[in-house]
Amino acid sequence: MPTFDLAIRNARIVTADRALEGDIAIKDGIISALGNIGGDGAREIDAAGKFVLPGGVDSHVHVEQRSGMGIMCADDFHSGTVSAAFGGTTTIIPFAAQHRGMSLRTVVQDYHAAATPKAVIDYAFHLIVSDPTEQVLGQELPALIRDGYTSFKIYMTYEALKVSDYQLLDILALARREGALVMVHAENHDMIQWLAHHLVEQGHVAPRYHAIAHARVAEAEATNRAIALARLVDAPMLIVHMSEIEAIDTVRQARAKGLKIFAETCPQYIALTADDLDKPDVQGAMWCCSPPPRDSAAQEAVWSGLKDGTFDVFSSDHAPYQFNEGGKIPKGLKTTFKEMANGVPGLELRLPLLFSEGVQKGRIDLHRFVALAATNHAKLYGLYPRKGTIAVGSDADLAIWDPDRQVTVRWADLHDNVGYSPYEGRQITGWPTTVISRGRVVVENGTLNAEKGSGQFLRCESPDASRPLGKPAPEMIKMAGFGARPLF
Ligand code: DUC
Ligand code: ZN
Ligand code: ZN
Repeated sequence: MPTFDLAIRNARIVTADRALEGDIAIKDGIISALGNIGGDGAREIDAAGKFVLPGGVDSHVHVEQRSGMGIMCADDFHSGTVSAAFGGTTTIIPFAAQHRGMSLRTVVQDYHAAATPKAVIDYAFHLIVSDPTEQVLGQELPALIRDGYTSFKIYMTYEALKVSDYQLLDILALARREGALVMVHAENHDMIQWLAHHLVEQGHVAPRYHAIAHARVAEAEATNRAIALARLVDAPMLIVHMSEIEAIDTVRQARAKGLKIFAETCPQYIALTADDLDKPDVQGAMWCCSPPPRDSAAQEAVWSGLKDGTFDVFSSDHAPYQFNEGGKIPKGLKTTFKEMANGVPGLELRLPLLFSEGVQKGRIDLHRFVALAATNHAKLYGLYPRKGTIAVGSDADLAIWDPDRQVTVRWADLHDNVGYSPYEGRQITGWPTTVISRGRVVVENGTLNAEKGSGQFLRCESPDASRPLGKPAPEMIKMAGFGARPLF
């Protein structure tokens, strides 16, 4: 009788904070021993010459979600999780998105109904809150946080989704009180609307004008404002999908002041620029996302933030839409940049791009890669140490990376349902060749070996990150001092 279900031998094991050479033993989906393990496995894998890293955790993905404009994502929970697995990711955190008028509880039930029969890797959910009614703030959100949905995204832009600063303060105060983390899409709505209105009025409707309407200063201003709101009520906050030099610097300064501000960036901000949107007719829509990719100076600022720890997480912001009238271009060739579906795919290429551009080009080391790819996501969202690391007792979620594998990106070789890749033709060095989810070898030799519905739902704990500093702004302390009803 073998001692273990699976033994991985001769591994160069790298986590966010250590490296060791040896073996990994897995039993019942859990890592049961590390190092010199002896015994034998029912299945043995020789990882000589490869790195064994924690399976990626992608904490920003849109799957089977309807956009604010009512357009359905191209990936469901099957194609989305399969694509993730082929890219070395073993946990995703998509959004259960509330549109106005919806009960959050019903929204969550609907997303479970979609995910349960289809997911092939594990998943948790963030919420999107677009309608913070008394019922949502008073009952639904506190109950959902206790049930394991401990993070939610809010939008400062998009007519159908945005919340006011007042509503954001309500949400931040609630998150502080209940132990949740608020994720913010920070762009100044009126700046974008004003620019877009004047561009369209003058006939400038092509995709490239999307990058002009979503001005850099709109991201910088909203980031600054969001941080100020978080500061007022002493609530931690994470700014998602950051692209822009001044905004990144604002986060850096906030952290230098000791504020609990966390930050995320994505592949499109290291690998694309606004020039990619400048294509004939409406083809540039395939590179359109918000905030838009900027320029090489902004890419450098993103790399600085990835290196120096200003960014905690590198997520895909996988927002997949096909290039057709049901997706990117609802009005065909007549679609203006204001009407295009917003978002790019990235689930499968997130980690290969970071490995190739980051580790292979000497911009970040492997420990930082692991932190940005997996560990920090699990820590920030209350899944650590079950996910995001290689340790005895953790889930056996692993990716075996061949650091020398050369891949030329072709959408036809990917596993999403988008129909194109914004990174078509790119050369990538380093690829996750074997991917293991809870001890199951789900990807090997380019083949999937996972049943639909075999992924499990993960309840998130209250993240450590959600603990306030305990230093509310002086005005809040004064309010308490003259007997105002406590807000926290
Ligand atoms: N925000 C996202 O998080 N994803 C896609 C588009 C957007 O605006
Ligand atoms: Zn967003
Ligand atoms: Zn997103």
